[in-house]
Amino acid sequence: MKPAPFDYHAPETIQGALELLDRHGSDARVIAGGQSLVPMLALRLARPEVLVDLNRIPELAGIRDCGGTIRIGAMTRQAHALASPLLRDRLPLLGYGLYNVGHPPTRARGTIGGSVSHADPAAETPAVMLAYDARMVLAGKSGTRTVDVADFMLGTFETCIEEGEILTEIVVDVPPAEGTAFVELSRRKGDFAMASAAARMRLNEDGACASARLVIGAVAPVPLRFDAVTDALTGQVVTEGLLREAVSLIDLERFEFDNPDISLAYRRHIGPVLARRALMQAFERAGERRS
Ligand SMILES: Cc1cc2nc3c(=O)[nH]c(=O)nc-3n(C[C@@H](O)[C@H](O)[C@H](O)COP(=O)(O)OP(=O)(O)OC[C@H]3O[C@@H](n4cnc5c(N)ncnc54)[C@H](O)[C@@H]3O)c2cc1C
Repeated sequence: MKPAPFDYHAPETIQGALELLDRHGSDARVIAGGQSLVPMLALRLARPEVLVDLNRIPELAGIRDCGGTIRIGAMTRQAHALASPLLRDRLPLLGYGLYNVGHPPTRARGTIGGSVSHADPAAETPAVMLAYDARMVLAGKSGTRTVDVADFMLGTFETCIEEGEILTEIVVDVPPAEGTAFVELSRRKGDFAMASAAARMRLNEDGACASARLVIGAVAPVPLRFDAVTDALTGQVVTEGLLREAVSLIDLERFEFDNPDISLAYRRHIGPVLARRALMQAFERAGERRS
């Protein structure tokens, strides 16, 4: 199928993009890597009258090391982020997650900002950003605002981006040395996750868990953080048995999630299994980083 006709604009500045969005209101849609939007246009699931292409705006792309924080431009390609030595060293969980996003050709075009803005419940990048407590910078006609990732993601394909706004960058605080892991189950490599788990863990001097973070994706409309699980680990020496006990606190029953392909019961079953594996890997990697 072919997309419905649309006007196309490729501004070269953020200001230019915002003016176009302001002029065209709800008729306009931005396009980033096009890896989700182009198929939606072709299937006519999206029918914007105006497309505002962000690809010619250099200030939207790139990764900046700002000391205690790293700022990732929304138009940074997934492949670029995956290859970045800075991110590999300082925010390795992002690379572990991105490795599971689609395939090399989709990652060559797909952007970090497009992935979080698209807000697919099974997408890896939003789960990683939640695990890092990232902040989203949104630009609009009347200025910029910064939103915590937990408030940014509202539901399936739904974020707090308002009409006329674009996501310009993502800000992540660089954590102290820790172990991280991203584990997912999908039918084939590159397919969307049936369920996924992102984990971070820091150890104290005597090898016990000093702090941890756990996010499970693809089991609810938005990725979910499980602080009760990580609270149960904090201060403890991590063992297989302790992890089993901790993940038994995960209750996925109260989250509804429609997906005709994979039953919710199965997702609810594998979510805690993946969580345990991710936490164990994060623990082992935390130990390697200390030695
Ligand atoms: C074969 C295939 C397999 C895939 N597998 C996976 C997978 O396993 N996991 C996964 O997470 N994704 C997967 N994807 C989708 C991923 O490749 C996309 O890159 C991602 O979902 C969207 O990023 P994009 O830059 O391509 O955005 P686009 O497709 O250009 O845009 C997506 C949406 O976000 C909006 N948007 C984009 N950028 C901004 C911005 N800066 N500000 C405001 N709104 C914005 C657009 O208006 C649109 O609504 C797959 C895609 C394909 C084709």
